[in-house]
Parts: sequence; structure tokens; C-alpha cells
Amino acid sequence: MPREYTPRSRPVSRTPRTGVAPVPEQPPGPDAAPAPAVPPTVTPAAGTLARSAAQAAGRLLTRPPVGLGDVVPAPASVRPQPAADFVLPADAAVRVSADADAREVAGHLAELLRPATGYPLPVADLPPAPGPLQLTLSAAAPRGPAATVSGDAEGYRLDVDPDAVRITAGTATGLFHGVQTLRQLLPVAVESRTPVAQRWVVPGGTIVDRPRFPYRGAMLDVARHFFGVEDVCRVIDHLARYKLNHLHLHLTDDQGWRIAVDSWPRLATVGGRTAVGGGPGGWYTAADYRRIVAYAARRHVTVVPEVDLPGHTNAALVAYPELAPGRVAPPPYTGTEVGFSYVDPTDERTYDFVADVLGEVAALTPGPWLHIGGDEAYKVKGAAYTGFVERTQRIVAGLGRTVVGWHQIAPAGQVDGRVLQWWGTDGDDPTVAEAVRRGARVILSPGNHAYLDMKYAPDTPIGHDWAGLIDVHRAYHWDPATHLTGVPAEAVLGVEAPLWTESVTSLAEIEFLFFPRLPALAEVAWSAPSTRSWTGFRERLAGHGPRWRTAGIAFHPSPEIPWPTAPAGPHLPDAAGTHRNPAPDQPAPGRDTTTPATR
Ligand code: TNX
Repeated sequence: MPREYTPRSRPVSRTPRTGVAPVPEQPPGPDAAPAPAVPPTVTPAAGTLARSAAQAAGRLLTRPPVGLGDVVPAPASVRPQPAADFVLPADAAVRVSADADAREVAGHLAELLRPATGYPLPVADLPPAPGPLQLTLSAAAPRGPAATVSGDAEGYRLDVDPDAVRITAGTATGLFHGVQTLRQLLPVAVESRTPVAQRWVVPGGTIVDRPRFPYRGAMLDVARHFFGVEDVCRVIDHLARYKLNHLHLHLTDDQGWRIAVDSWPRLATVGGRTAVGGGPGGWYTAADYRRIVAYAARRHVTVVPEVDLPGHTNAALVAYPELAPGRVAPPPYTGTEVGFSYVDPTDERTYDFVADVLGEVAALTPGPWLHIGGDEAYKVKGAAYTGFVERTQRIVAGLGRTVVGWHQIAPAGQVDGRVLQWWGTDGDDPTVAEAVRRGARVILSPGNHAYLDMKYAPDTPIGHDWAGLIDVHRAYHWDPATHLTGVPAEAVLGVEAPLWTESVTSLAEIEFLFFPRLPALAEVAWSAPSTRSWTGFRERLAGHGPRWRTAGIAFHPSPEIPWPTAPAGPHLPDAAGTHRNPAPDQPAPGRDTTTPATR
């Protein structure tokens, strides 16, 4: 069962912006272009007046409940055309360029829309009949940052007029992001799992969009507490919704080893049996892991596997004591201290282990990255540490992959393309700046802005506070391009929001810490500074509360966000202070293991 939360405060009431129709005119979103000039007035005849009054009344009844600018993360450009709204017809097909990846995206759009609309939405190739929903691959489409991550440009263009919604992109990934935008432009009820009688209106106009940074991610620590494949897939859905394109899985730590390795089988079967607080743990078989990778790939999310070395290895040492200094098996560890364990960097057998494990993980992982951890290895100091990291980096390069490591690996020698994941709390790190001068790139995960395991407020019932409290404003209010002294924007690959799970035991708790901060960090990573403002963000984000509620996603009803007044009935926040959908077709979020909670 999800742990009960003590409500911290009630959401601020305000006039509903979503979920109630009709809403006469939406003010343009914060990113909207100025309204077109009003045409000159002439004195009209009575008949003309009557006709235009009737048209105006008709418009009042059909104005969509969402504004074209109400998108998170904020798009690069938004031009509303209030007279050009689109209504999805029940017999619409999704028409798509004849390309296998684009067809997948069209299938994904149809799957998103079918449950709530109840429409059949067949998928068919473009041309011959263009039809009302069109997904087109075009070399002329907006692209976005150079293809530094996956060779994939991610921009898209969305045109909405009364005849059609057209998404155009250079790649299937761009089309996919356009689909996520379209989803947010439809009424809240689009999130329902059962058919809703509703006019499916999309606001007219044009969005042209592209990401600011190519790497936008979140991390899930499946080592402290284990989360099964279904939970991880649901997390991937959350990332995709906000155009995040990397899921970093922290697969190994002192408390548990979570990935089967054929050449060292006891890592999973022995090292996987523990978790923080003494629960049963668990691990992914190769087939489980492939399912996660495939599910992510269909949502244009790349999995970044982390094997944390040389510290954070107690679970591995329990399974294979020959890797331990002195070859003595330590007891299994289910507490929450860090920095005490390490594999012996002076023993050749350690490097067989590292090569075997990384080789198998790489073979299961199509993405370019292998994350080698490197954090908090307090017992492996100086040259022993940098020597270990450099050898491990060479192993990764030999596997044709790019090294990612926590920023502690900065002093080690440079290998091509190396990426440091920075998790410090003050923006001054000369060692990282020096590594950047030697060619390293940086993923920013500042502990005091991006760590989703930090509490929102002193009374947040789960989470840590060693890096400070992180409310939504703190998650939102920083700039990756200027955050670290001596690390220029060109060296910043992107942003990642890590969720460590010492205190997190269920999917509902993951969601409670994700929402609403994950969308805030997604906007930091995706949106150009000129389109971002806290005022605009909190207004746009407010409309997502009802979406999460309808989708059964738990969230923290932060008092910083002007949530619409919850409609009466079952969608009110429950007594536990999180919002969730009680619809019977929703599986109750929760873990499939029964690990007792620890604080
Ligand atoms: C530090 S940040 C860690 C993790 C903990 C986390 C808790 C980093 C690279 N290491 O081992 O889980 O703090 O917030």
C-alpha cells in the first residue's frame, strides 16, 4: 500500500481553467505572440450584425478549454489563431509518412487518444488522403541542437486549423515530441482511461519547437529499493510526457545489485536479495531489462545504465568476497550510510569483473552511454582512485560506449566524449572546470535544484534535506548555461533529475516526489531562456494538476502553484494529501514487493 502522506496544505483555489467547458476566451499564454490587429470597423447592416452575433455565440460555445500556449515545457514559439480551432471527428484516421519509425509514432498517438475518445483512429499512410490528423516527416522541419546525443534532431512544428492538426518534423523523435504537445492541447479528459462524451477541441495556431539541450533526463535508483518493470515503464511514460529523453537507472549499490550478469550470476541471485530496510529486493533478468529498454525506445527515451564503481559495492562483495579487500565477505547492508565499501583496485580479478559486467550490460543496452558511478569511494584515494577510473574508462571505450560518471571522476584522464554528472551544491568546482578544459562535457544535476529526493518543505514526509529543501520554484529557477563557473554552455550536454530511493518505496512515492518538480526541470532543460518565466510556468503547470488526477498520477499539491479548484466528486485530493484517480480500471499504484518502509 502506498504510504500515507500528511497533507501539508490545500491547493490554492482559483477560477477553473481546465475541465469546465465552455471557457469564453483564454488570455494568450506567456509565450504567445501578440494578437493580430483588430480589423477596421464599419457600420454593419442589421442582418450582418445578427449573423456575426450568432457566429460569436457559436465561438463562445466551442472555444477550447486549453490555450495554445499552455504547454510544458514552454515551446520555442507559439502563434495562436483563435478563429482556427480544430475539433477531432469521430471517423478520423491518423495519417503518417510512409516510414516505419514515423508509423510507430502515429500508432502511439492513436493509442493515447483511443481510450478517452472511444474513436477507432486507424493509422494509415500519407498520401493519398491527407485527413484531419497528419504526421509528416520533412527535411525542412525544425531541428534543434546538433545531433550530439543520438544523431537525432528533435524539433517539430504543429499547425492547427479547422481542417487538420499537422505535425511536421525531420525525425520520428520530433514527431513524438509534437504528439506530446498535442496531447497537452486536448481537453483534460483525454487522460481518461474510459470513453468520455466530449468535443475534442484543439486550439488553433502554430507551434514551432525545439529543445535547448540534447540530454534531458531523470534517474531512478532501483538499488536502494527495487522497482519492477511495470513501475519503471510508468516512470518512462512520465519522462516522455515532458519531452525528457534519457532514463538513468542506478542499477547497483551497497543495498542491492539489480541486473542479472551471466558471467557472475551471484551478483543478482545473492546481491539482489537485499534492500534498504531489510525488504526482499529483486533484480531484472536480461529479458526484463530488454523490456524496459524497448518500452523506452518506443517513447524516444534512451536508457543509461549505471554500475556504480569502485565504491557503493557492498552487495557485489557479499556475492563475491574475492573482490573485497582482504577477500573477506562483508555482511549484507540494508542501512543508508555511504562511502564504506569498495572493490579492490589492486587486484586484477577486479578488472575481469568490471570488464565482464560492463560488457554484458553494454550488450543489453543499445544507447551510447555507460555510467560508471565513481561517487563517494572514500576508501579508494588519490592515484588508486584515478587509476581505477582510468582503467574502467578504457574498458568502456573498448566497448564502443561513452563514459558517464559522477563528477568525482573529474581528476582522472580524459577519454573521448567523457561526460561528468555534476551533483554539487555550489556552482564553483575548479576540478570539473579543469576536466572540461581537457574535453569533458557535463550533465547538470545540482543537488540543491535537481535532486528529487530532497524534501519540498520541512514537513515533507519522505526524502532527504542534506542539499536543502527543493520547492517547485527552486527546481525551476536556475540556468544550466551559467550554473557552473568555468563550464560554458557548449560543454553542457543537458540536465538530469536524480531520484535516490532510500526513503522511497512505492510508485506513488516516486510520483509524489516527481510531480510537480519533474516538469519544472524538464522546462529548464528544453526551453529557451527567452520563453521561460516562473510566473508563466506556474500558470501553465496549474492546468496539469487535473491531468495528473485524471491519469491517476500522485503529486504534491504544492501551494506555489495556482491549481484550479478541484471539481466536486471523486477527483478531490484524498485524505492522504496526494491526488489520485479512484477510477476502478486503474491498477492501484504500489510495489509488487512488500519492503517495509524505512526513514
Ligand atoms: C549522494 S549524489 C549519493 C547517493 C545518495 C544520495 C542521497 C551521489 C552521486 N551519491 O549515494 O543516495 O546522496 O541524496
